[in-house]
Amino acid sequence: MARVIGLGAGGHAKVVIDALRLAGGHELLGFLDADRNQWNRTVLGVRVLGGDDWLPRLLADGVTHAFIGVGAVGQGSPRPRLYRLLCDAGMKPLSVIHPRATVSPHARIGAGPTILAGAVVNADARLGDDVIVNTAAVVEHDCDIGHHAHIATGARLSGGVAVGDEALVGVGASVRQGIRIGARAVVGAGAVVVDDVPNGAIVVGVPARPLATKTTVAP
Ligand code: JB2
Repeated sequence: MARVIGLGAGGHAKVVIDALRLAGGHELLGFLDADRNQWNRTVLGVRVLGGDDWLPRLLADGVTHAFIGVGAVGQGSPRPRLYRLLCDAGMKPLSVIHPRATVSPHARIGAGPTILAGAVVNADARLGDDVIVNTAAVVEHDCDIGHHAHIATGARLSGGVAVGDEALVGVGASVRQGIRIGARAVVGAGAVVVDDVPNGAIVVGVPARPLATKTTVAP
């Protein structure tokens, strides 16, 4: 049975705990969190042990796997850094796949995926490392999802959609077949994406358009 810890003990972590308990085969020993106010608290009965500096001693204690409990992606998200931290510490990124997720045997899944209840990943889809396919999200056939990307709750990607590294497709968004969403781009909640989205862009609405930014300064 794999001995496991989680990094980040907030809301997303609770959903991951449920998935792990249903999937079985893991012993979840605790969380590490950057916020010292969380230390010694429990999340769904799992104790927050301390900060990320605990990683080496946990490895020495036989903890072999870790998952990232932080859901946020994009600018300023700690997910890519935490992923490197756990790998550099000598732990393996844990694969979290809810027993009621549907993952095609013909999908190619990178290291450390988080695929939650009711999610669907169809044939010939490819997920990079550390990808979240959140509750009831759909990743259709031939999609190509970059490292650390997050397909949020209820989002739907049609066939052949490409999502860049660290991009976020927001809650309930829909993306038309074959669209390319750039690295670190953000698709707003409920958006309907019918045109390609450049790297780093934020698009919202139906149909999705770039978020207006203030380009003039009042005198
Ligand atoms: O570097 C870090 C670090 N940075 C933030 N190391 C560790 N070990 N922990 C870190 N954290 C911790 O992650 C924060 O101190 C906080 O306790 C936790 C993030 O929790 P929060 O509830 O703020 O966000 P979340 O990522 O769990 O949930 C968001 O994303 C989900 C997908 C929310 O928007 C949820 O509503 C959403 N479902």
